[in-house]
Amino acid sequence: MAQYARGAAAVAVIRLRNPPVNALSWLLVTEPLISFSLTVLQALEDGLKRADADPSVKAVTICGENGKFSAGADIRGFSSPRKQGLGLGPIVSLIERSEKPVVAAIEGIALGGGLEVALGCHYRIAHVQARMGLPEVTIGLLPGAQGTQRLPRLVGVPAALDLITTGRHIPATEALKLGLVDEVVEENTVEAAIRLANKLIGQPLGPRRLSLKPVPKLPNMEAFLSEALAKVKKRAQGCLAPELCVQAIKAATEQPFADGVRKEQELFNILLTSGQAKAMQYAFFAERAVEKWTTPSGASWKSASPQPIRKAAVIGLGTMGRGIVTSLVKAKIPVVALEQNLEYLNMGRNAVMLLLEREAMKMEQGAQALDFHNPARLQFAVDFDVLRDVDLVIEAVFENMALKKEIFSNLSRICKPEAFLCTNTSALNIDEIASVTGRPQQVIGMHFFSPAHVMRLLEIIYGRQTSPTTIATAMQLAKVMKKVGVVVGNCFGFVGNRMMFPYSQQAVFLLEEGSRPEDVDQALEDFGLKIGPFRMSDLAGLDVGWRSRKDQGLTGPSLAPGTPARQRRGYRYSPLPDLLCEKGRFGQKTGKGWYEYEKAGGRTAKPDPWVHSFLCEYRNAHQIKTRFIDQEEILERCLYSLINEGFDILAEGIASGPEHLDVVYINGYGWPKHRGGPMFYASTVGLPNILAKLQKYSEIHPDIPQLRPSAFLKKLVAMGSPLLNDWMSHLHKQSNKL
Ligand code: 3H9
Repeated sequence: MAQYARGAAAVAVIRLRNPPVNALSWLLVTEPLISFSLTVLQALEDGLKRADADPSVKAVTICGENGKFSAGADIRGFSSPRKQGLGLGPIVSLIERSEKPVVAAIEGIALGGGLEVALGCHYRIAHVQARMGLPEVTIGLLPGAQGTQRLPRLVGVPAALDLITTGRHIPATEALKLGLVDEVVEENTVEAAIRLANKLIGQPLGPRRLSLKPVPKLPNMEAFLSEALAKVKKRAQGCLAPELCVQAIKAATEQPFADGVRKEQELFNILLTSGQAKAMQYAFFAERAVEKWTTPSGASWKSASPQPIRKAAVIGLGTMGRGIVTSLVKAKIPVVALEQNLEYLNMGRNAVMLLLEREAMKMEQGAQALDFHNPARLQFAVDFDVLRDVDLVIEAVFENMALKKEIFSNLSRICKPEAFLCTNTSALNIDEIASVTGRPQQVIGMHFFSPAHVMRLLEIIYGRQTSPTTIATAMQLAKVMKKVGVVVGNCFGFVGNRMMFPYSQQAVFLLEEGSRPEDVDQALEDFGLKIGPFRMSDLAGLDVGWRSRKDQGLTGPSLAPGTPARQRRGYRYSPLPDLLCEKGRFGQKTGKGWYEYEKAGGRTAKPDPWVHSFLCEYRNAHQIKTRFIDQEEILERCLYSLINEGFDILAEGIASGPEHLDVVYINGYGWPKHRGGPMFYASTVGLPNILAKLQKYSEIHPDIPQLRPSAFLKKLVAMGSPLLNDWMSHLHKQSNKL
């Protein structure tokens, strides 16, 4: 609802009220203590009409309850038949048409429809700590309450394009520079707005009505917009919203306000019904749902309290360790960074300092605010003794169980009893690492993604004995580092890498059967993945997987003599990646891998004729008939095998819901957000379709167990393919069709 009150003698105050973020909804908000209940928009409209009709009211201030202006339309409502926020545009017009000056008092946040309401006001005052933005594009929409038409009129086309197509939130100081707000205050914003409203009484409002202003001209508007469109399309990787945002802004530059608004509505409706918006809104709520973690033993976010981390340590200053130290410093947590000797320490220190300098330059507050030259904030050492007083250690050494165990046994001896011990690993067994400590309840996995100071995902892996407090502390740390923590169980590869394994395996099998690396990559990149499996493998280094396969006895000297080249433990195996490694083709680092590069360390992948003839020779040697493989088969075999593994993960209780898997894939593996994550995608393709295709491919390739449909997938289909939200409730239900 919105509360109407009198702020000063002649100023009415309309306060938006819909906790926690004052979303502008048509949903009924019932207040048991107040004798009426109203929707937020209805109440806003009523407040405006009441102020207009009251001759003693000479001006109006609009603000939000609890120090927040508004987070915009209620996102939950977009999927309901009565589309939320669709009546917002006319209300914004009503505000602007008011004959009495209307001042927006922006505290906390003014996002989406919230900012559009403020744009309808004649003046905007913001608190210095407020943040503003039009983030609709991030949930698959565009600002649909006339924001695409008003913002360019106020701040010009380049700034409006930037804000609307990226959806970024900007601080009040930047908003002031852009002219988005008229004043920034440090004191009580509502009182400042009321004072300003009082001063404005009787002044002409025409020049303050944005719909009446022309869009500021650019000498080369058409060329500027075409260039912007090309850039936005390239960045969007198949996501429709950014492109339609540009079209709406273009309409503002070419058409009168009312026609522009009509165009905006038309484009908004296309997006609303496109399916992409639904996927992106699902992703928005999924990210929030995973914060509310639970484990199969019944531990949960509700009952566990995180412990404060006043000082942390990172062991190992390789690529991962450097990124983790940088993330902790950025989160303003004092850190001790440890290496095994002075030579490695100095190398690590220089690399960390470089990263921090770069981060400081990117940050709004500038280098000083990071304070990383202060030894009380960041300390480098080679002696484990400095770890005596830290609250939490993150070990980030090489993926080697023996080495990790040695470190954890030392940590258990040296660190104070209440300290938490975390291991950054992408696959190793947390229980085995915990077993060498005297405090397995305080041991937890923290799987960072490279580069660790940039990537948002953090897989948080609990072991058999990890306590709820330890999980809560790791989740809290993720939040402080501005990462998305996802709590998962302990199994080889956890969630992300475990699902990646069958996907990468299919990609290589497709090469054996007739595809080229660039065909497979192109199909998956056209689908929207940031990078295909072979470009990814070249980037990460083929030697990493080779080492792991050698450790597992799948290749190399420990392979039993006489093992068939294309079979391991009775199942299909492809030695192709091993053969490339034997030829020294490790990917970008050696200038050759699945592709060729301009030089060692080069970044531009070029299809390599050598690889093509190598594949032909390989197929001939193994009597494999080359066949043409279309995009559809590439996508189905790679993606459905990954999804299939996801169903097994859910059935085993490794993750507590499909949204966990989706958040992992969107934030750590470049899965396109507009397709909602692999499990959401499966629900849009239809579970019976996924099952049928897996059955088909598994019949053709009986020696690939990863293509055999998961029992949980089969069960869901037998139960009539329930909605994704209901999958987990069917996990233990009986199905008489099975
Ligand atoms: C729009 O405005 C369209 C218009 O152009 C008009 C078209 C006609 N709706 O993130 P948090 C919930 S589209 C419903 O944990 P924070 C959120 O789910 C809208 N619910 O807190 C969570 O619920 P729960 C454009 C919303 O402090 C709780 O509030 N606006 C909405 O880290 C707290 O959220 C946006 O895209 C919403 N609009 O961050 C803004 N917003 O406790 C989206 C939040 O049950 N929102 N909730 O899990 C955000 O970016 C962040 O939530 C915000 C707060 C920065 C506001």
